[in-house]
Amino acid sequence: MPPEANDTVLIGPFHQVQSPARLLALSDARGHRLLVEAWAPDLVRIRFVPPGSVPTISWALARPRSEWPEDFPVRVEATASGWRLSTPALTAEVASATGALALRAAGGLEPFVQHDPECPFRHDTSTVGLSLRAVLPAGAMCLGLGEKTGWLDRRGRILEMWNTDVLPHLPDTDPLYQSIPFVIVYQEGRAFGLFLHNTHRSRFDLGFTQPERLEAWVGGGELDYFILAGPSLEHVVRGFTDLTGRMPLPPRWALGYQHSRWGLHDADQVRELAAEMRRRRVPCDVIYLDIDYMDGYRVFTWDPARFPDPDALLSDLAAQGYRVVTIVDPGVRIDDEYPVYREGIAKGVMCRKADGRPFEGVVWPGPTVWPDFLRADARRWWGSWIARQLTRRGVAGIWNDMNEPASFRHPLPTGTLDPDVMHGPDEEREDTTERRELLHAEGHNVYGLLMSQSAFESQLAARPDRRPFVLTRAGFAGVQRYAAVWTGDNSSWWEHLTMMGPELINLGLSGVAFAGADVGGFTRHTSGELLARWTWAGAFTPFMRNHSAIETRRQEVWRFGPEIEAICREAIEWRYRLLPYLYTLAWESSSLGTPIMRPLFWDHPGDAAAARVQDQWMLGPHLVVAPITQPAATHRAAYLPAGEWVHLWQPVRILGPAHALVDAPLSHIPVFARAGAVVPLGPVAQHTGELAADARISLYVTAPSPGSAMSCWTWLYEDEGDGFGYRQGRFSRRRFEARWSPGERAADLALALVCSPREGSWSPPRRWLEVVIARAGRPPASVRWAGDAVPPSQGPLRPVTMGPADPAEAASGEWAQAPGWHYDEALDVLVVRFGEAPSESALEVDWRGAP
Ligand code: MIG
Repeated sequence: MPPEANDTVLIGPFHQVQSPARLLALSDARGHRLLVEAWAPDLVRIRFVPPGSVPTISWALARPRSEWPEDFPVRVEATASGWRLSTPALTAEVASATGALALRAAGGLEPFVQHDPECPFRHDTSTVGLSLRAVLPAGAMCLGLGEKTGWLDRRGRILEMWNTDVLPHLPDTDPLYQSIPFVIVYQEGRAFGLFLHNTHRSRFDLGFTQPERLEAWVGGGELDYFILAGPSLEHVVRGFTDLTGRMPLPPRWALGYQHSRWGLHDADQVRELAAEMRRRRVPCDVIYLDIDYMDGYRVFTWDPARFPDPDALLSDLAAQGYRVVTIVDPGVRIDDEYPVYREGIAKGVMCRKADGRPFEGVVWPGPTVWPDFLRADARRWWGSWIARQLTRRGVAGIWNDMNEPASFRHPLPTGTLDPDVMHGPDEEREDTTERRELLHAEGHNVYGLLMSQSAFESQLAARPDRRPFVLTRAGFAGVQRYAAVWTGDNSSWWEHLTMMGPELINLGLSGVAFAGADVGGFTRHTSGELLARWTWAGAFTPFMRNHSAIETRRQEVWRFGPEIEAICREAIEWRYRLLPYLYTLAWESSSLGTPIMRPLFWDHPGDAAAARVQDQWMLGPHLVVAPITQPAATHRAAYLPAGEWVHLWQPVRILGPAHALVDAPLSHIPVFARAGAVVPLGPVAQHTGELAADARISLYVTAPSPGSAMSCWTWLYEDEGDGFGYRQGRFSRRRFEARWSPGERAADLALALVCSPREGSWSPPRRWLEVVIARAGRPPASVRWAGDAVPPSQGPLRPVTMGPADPAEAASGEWAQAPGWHYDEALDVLVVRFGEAPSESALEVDWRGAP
């Protein structure tokens, strides 16, 4: 097929040009270049470069090309129809006529990526766009693509990458605040990824125009993209986070429950909220201050009348165990009396028009200018204000809003800086060719990313012994290196509770593991029922914050009467019970990029039914969450993949793969645990500060059915919960492997729980370990720890998770007097406590021969 429009430039045929080893460099007669380079055996970078274009500034990438190992062979050779580049994992064939690529796994016959052989690249001069076309196999799903509305599979849509402040979010609203131009094509367990490494406005046509074609378009620069060969989904996500970076280990408090409200008018209202939360025993770690705290919305100020003594407010809240996170907006009020403005102008660090004068717009404070976060000096300057006015005063984290950047001067949803605003140069770019000026059209999508970098680095500099915390609305690929992400201005609609699942799952697959939605909904009025369902669902997402807009109904969990309050409290208490598991998942994500919240098929790649499920997710490897997303529901259908699953709160056991109808009273949403697997849980605390000395752990296991043979392991990662000692080895990591075996009788079962030796030099302040085995149906015949018999305990043992945090008891390490076990028949729970040993040892529980 020839090019379709007159304004499309002819491309090809290509010839090879002199190129360094390992790189296939081609050119055509009109000066288009095509560069194919292997960065790793399973990672290829392809650049289609029109004459005169400039390379992408690699802000998205975690490290420069020079830091990638080259310890693998790459072969480049000519073929009858073009060239072949091969690594141990893949071969890329390039057709000389058009430049079309076909990528195969080493030894594979079928290509997993096939560019449109007739017209792989388009160079469109009328829109200054470049596009890439590839074949989208029938039946494949399109996942990732960052923060988008809609369902899990993005196929059939056109999605745009241009950070935008928009509300409300309708089912097809696009784009939103974040741009992560990364798509995963997934089919029956086989995945590959395509990352468009270009910061301009871009667009993905995912089989909309032609059902079996993927087209990616960029509005400027080069068509620069990486292909991640997979073959598994896990492989692709790991590769993408190797390329763009991983979330740093967050402070543990950032995994606790957080509360926010736009419109808390003054410090007294904040104090009342804080006191009420404690009085009602609703656990909470973080209180947010929205724009209300500022003086006339001037960033880095405190309103002298309404927030007269920020230091006292911060220290009083700290005394009650709260961390405070303050909003920071990038728009700086034009006001000669205002030092932030004066200094920003004097230092020349604000965004400017081509004539050099600062670009002026309008946001909350009125007429504003914006710092140019694309410059290192501007990031540092901004960071000095964060440090002075916020961090050094005791503010625990920075909440970056409006950083698309949003401007009110243009009508929403497109209001931002003018396309000809100038940014840069960023003197911190390692590659000196990247230290250049650029237009807003190119810099727009990374503004929020670099604002977050500023907030992250300034906290680190001001308080080097604490982990920074940043929450951001806008971002680009790689944002996870600096910030957690919330999904912006959702509404208190059931539809948005539904959408939270696919949105957060796809963010996780796009590298952003630490993400959450406004629990309860931001705009519009929530209801008690919606809040209850949302609070439960939110407890099982990576980042949990209740936030709502000014002039909407207040949505603290006690605003809807005692029943809703009790239901929400229990959900939040579960959030705290889950902390050891969540913290371990955060560690796993920080080391491997693994999403905390995963699609059902993550661990079940061959399961076609799991791939169809949009309204459930897995929290880590062992919990299936089936939220209730409709009013008045009392039941829902749930899908459980292969394995045996036990309902956390009901006597229900399901042997997957199966669709099941499950009961869902308002009190709880359905959550299933993998039978036989260890889920590390902890005590309920009012805030994580209470846990500082309380390292009690309850290794919670639901027994598989009698007669089962299976084994399954779990990490437990622990450390001080903040600071960087873990980088020097001050952590504790153990693997708990549960091996279940059947006996002679059908009713028999035996467990060997093997605790791997402790890795890391940190010892948790505890002497005892607790294992809770639920649903075994009867007391065991024998319990042995490290070969010695564990006797039945003198009195009943209450599981750690059933009592409150008890710092005194926990600090003394004396929450058990002697090894022992106790079986509670009413709860059908066996509790075993024994002295924890740092070396490898096994707990053996045997029901064989028991009555
Ligand atoms: O134009 O600071 O998404 O979370 O409460 C609205 C007020 C500005 C938008 C954020 C929202 C925040 C609100 N902000």
